[in-house]
Amino acid sequence: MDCLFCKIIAGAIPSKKIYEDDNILVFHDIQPLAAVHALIIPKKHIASMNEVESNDWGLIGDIHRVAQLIARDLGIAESGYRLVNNCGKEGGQVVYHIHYHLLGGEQLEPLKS
Ligand code: IU
Repeated sequence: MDCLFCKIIAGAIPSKKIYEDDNILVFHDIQPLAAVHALIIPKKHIASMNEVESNDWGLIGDIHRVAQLIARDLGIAESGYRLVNNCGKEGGQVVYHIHYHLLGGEQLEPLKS
């Protein structure tokens, strides 16, 4: 198992867990880029957005459902937050297990100024 996030899912690498169900894990990013920085990942290994298959879209939708839930639980729903997927090299993806960054808890900069 080469995938870092698969190791986190398996418990082989520790993480600060926020939420878990049968299909999804949420944990605090190890190098937070905002006051709140959670990573939402499917337990199924999908390398990136490019590898999402037709039967995975329900799972991707569920990640959004969990993002909404976690934003509420972490108290950032009303103030606002950003949900980001980086895909591929030029998208800034470093870990090739699809994940969504949930960022908030402070005023975020525009994506491009
Ligand atoms: P990216 O979208 O692939 O660039 O994001 C990967 C994220 O995974 C990045 O924000 C890292 O700080 C984070 N991360 C982590 O939370 N735990 C780890 O052990 C490693 C990376 I390596």
